[in-house]
Amino acid sequence: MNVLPFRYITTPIYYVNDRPHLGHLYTSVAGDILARFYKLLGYGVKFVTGTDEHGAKVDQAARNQGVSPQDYVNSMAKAFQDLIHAAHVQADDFIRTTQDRHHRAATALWDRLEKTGAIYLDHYAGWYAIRDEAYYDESELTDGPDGKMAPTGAPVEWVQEPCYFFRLSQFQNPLLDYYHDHPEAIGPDSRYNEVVSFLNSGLRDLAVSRSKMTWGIPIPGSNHVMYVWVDALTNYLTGLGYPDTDCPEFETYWKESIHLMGKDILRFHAVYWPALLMAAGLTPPKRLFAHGWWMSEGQKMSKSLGNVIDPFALMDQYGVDRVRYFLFRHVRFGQDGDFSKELFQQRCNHELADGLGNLVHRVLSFIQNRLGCVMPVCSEIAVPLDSKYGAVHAGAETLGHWASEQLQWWIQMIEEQNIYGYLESVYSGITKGNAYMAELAPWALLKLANSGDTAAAQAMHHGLYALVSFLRDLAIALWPVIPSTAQSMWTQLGLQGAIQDSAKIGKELKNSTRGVFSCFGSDLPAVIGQPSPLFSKDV
Ligand code: ME8
Repeated sequence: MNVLPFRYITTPIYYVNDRPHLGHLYTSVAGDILARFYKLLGYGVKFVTGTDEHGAKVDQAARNQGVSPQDYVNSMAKAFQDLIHAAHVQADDFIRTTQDRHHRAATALWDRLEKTGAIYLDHYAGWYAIRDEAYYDESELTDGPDGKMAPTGAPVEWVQEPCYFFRLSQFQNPLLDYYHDHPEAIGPDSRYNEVVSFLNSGLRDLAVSRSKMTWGIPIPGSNHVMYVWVDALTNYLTGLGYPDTDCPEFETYWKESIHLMGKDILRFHAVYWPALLMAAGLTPPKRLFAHGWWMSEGQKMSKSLGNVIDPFALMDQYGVDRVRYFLFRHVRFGQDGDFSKELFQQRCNHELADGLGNLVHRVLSFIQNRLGCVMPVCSEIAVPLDSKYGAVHAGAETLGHWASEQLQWWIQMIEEQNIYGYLESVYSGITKGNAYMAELAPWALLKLANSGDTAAAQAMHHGLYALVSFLRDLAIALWPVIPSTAQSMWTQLGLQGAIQDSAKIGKELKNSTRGVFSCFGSDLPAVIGQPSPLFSKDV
């Protein structure tokens, strides 16, 4: 039996000290797009997200509200789960670091690190930024208006406490060797270089516990709690049932792990996390991908400027799919972007309403109004290019095979987390479809057919059949990014059920032949469904 591959996709787990923002939506949708694509291919997929509920920052937020940290995180985690649902993100699991299963995983990892001698007790005296939940060296700080400041602009405080340390310094060479042998482990490439040069500058042992705090995972036999980043990073193991690593599932998925994150937290993932894993005898994640940051109308988003984009309000105003599409079509995944309402509206109106919506409507309303909803018939025909309708037939063949021709490229794009490249290809299909509909001009062919031109009738049927087949494949290709719109296309085409149950690209790929259009299965129905505009109005 041919065993299909597996993928373990994760987002960072989000701090619950505040409401979800656009950055949270961004990584969650990115993970969802990758997971949905792999699910279409028939791969075994686990896509996991969650919330980071311990640490000084969350503790402080609870205090400010005058509630216990546990009550506070319970209410805030819900907002993050609501965001996932609102954005149509199909996560396979949602990890909360206050769950028992996570305590068990984090404690087991800690035990393992202690046993291997990777952790020792000492004393920390230095700077800590609660906003970043990060330790900083004096040399990294600058003077800000309100005192010393971390490179991120976060205020820092002096911390002096007994503390456990992790022997990070011993991992400089192992990590450099690892990245030398696995240049594909970090994307985009520029981030790889950044990590390697950070490693080359040397590593110091890392403080990994807090003794003046209680809101965290207790370290057995001490009055310390785990440093929130050690706690949080372990969630990626919790998602696979750690410490039960002897089940085949753990092995299978961990080998295929892809961690997505914003560029600001790459260092935690590319330096601390693989070192902790190596020390515990586990392999580093297969791939880390750091995306860029969104600004709002040319400025950094900040509460004081009042320009923070609320992801719920955005989706309410414009619809989920427009937002999902724009975030990944406007900016190459990995680069910084600027969210401008004007560009958002322009792109959505031009590409979704005028490009995609019109194409689907033109094809389907022609079949509805002129052919009584009956699907055009198409038998295998070989019409010489130089015959009367040769170009129409050749165009139909090209369009009908477009998706199967693109498939390998799409797989490559998704394997590289190049969602932008994927959408670029899909959008070029929409343009081709519109151009072909104009070239086919079925209304003119129908007129000729009605006056007895059988060759015109055959050309019209072939062309329309190719267009419908193409739209079916387009719906499948769009499903990972704009799932509701894709499902609506599917239903309007007269296809039954849910796309994810009917379309198995991987399975069909094996059986695909050049003789039929599309490699994606699902025969075209005998009659199309009821056409209705995909995008009700311009925004
Ligand atoms: O860092 N544009 O959580 P977090 C794009 N709990 N992404 C943005 C952004 C913006 N303007 N602002 C923030 C944490 N982000 C930890 C993670 S994982 C083991 C622990 C991104 O809620 C940011 O880059 O502060 C990060 O990837 C994510 O939001 C979550 O940030």
